Amino acid sequence: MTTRQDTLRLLEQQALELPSWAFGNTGTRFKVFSAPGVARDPFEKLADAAEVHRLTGAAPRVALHIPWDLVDDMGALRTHAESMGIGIGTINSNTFQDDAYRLGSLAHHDKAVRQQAIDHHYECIDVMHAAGSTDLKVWLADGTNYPGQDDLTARQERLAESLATIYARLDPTQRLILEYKLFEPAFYHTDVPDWGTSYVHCVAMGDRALVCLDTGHHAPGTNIEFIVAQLLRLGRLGAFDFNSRFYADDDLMVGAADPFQLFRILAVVAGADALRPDSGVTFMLDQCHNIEPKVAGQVRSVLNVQEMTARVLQIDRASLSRAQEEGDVIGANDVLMDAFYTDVRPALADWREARGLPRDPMAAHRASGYQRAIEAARVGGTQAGWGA
Ligand code: LRH
Ligand code: MN
Repeated sequence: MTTRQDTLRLLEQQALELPSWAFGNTGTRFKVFSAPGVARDPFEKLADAAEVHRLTGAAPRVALHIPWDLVDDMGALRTHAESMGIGIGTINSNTFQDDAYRLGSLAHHDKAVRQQAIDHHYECIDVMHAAGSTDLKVWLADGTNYPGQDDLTARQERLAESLATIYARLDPTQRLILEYKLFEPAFYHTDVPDWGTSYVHCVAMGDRALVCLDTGHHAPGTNIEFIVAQLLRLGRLGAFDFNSRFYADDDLMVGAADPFQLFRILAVVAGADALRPDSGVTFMLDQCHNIEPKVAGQVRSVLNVQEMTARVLQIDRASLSRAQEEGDVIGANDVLMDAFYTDVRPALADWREARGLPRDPMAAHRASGYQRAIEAARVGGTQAGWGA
């Protein structure tokens, strides 16, 4: 099947958001490895992100994490980003690293701890104003490890009250994106474990509260594209955190562990016409390059999403609908698999060249000497990381 050139135009609008923390040291409880040339501050993280956008043309924004990316002058950080042709996107809150949050944050039984967490979100909203961001993303580690440890219903009531308080502080241009996760770091129950719980809290907050779907946050075997279809149908899908996994929240490069899953998810997104930049869905990467070079890892990840989007755009929607209406089970599946097995890479290389981008951004990255240059320049200081 030849690559239909007309569909590639839709790719021009693709605007992924890169996670600033992917450019810092990350790891597991066993080890956080350091590596030569790793960014030491948010300014260097943005420089790395700008290099990914220079090579791919598809990653014009960077999501920040507070306090990891907090600087004295967030306006200066914004100007720095814009001077390199990128912008600051989603602001991620962090109520999972303070001792006060051992038993929870927005759902904690102690009102003072909940207020501390609410105040942190007020600080994030101030950062949004300074950085020109419209999305506040809330992921909560809140949960319990043992049955009986806390009252599950009372925690939901407290969580709803805290979220409503934060939502009320947003201005009309700002959204709250509530991310769910099945487990970890809590191992008995998590207060926002699934899409339904996030959805219920979002509806309770208001129209500008939407669900964030992190592809690594589901039980094995979950049909994620069904959740995507449902949230798009309900108009409550606010963002993706793209990554891939073999087992749990592995945060591997998107499309690396399960390319076909990424294809199926994007097929539902395209089918709902939600690839458009004004669809209200933020396409963010949320990954950790624990052992591989970080800039190259982000370039590869952006290309994985771009290539899979190009394959999804090959789906012959007319033939698919016809086969579905006729109950032609194998015929319908064939249409989808035909697109999945279409090698779009040669056409994509031509398309990039036509837009003044490198035909092969990975090869261009290697040839650029960027990695060697940052390894030589970034000597001394403290490399950025989660500080976990
Ligand atoms: C939690 C999560 C969340 C971020 C963090 C870096 O697992 O997916 O999106 O805050 O990773
Ligand atoms: Mn995430």
